[in-house]
Amino acid sequence: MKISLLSLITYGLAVDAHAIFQKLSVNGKDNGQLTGIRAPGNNNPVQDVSSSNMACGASGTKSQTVINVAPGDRLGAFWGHVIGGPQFPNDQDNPIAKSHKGPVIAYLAKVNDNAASASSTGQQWFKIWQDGFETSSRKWGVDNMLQNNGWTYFNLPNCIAPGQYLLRVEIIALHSAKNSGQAQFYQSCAQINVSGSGSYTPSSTVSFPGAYKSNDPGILINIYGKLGQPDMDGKPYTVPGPAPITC
Ligand SMILES: [Cu+2]
Repeated sequence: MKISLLSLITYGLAVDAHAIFQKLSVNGKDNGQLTGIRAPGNNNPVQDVSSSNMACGASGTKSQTVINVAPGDRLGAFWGHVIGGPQFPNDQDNPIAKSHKGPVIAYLAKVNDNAASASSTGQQWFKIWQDGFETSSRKWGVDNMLQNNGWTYFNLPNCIAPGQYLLRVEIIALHSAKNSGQAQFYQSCAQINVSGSGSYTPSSTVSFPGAYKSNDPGILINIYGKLGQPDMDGKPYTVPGPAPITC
């Protein structure tokens, strides 16, 4: 079959302009590619909110490493178009296609055993951070990630109790989300060991899958305003899932 370069390019832009959360930094120290991360084997999104892949992405890479962190540490989640970052030189869709507007969200789940071997599913998650949509600047969490060259930064809350956790970091790309089942969920999980003497126990948790419904207002949504820009016409956006914990 003959495939033109143009169709390859078009295909690449339209279909494959995805992203993967693939490394974690702690207070500015980059732990390296896929170290302590369970990432999907390719950059395709999950679109079925009832899929077990909603927890940590489709099963892909594994790591035996558990990354040590302390409450209050500044964590960085690094996103790339493919594992390693750009798919080819001058990849305009690295770290993610600019069309892929949406929130960036972080959850934790305490695990009973080693975070490197704990199951991705069956965990009890609570949200620790989110960057949704700012009405005044009309900027999405993804815009801030792009501005930071693929990094999303947030602090590990001060109250988090010591122990092993999975840290789930997610982008929800909303460019096609006006049709049911077309929001794109990108997530991987980092395996972390929290030190210190925090004592936080969540009063409520959510499951993945389970936390989201396909018709949640932040999932089935047209983000384009009257001028065709992905700016909500300046109206607020409701990030899916529970509110982030406060402590
Ligand atoms: Cu995509």
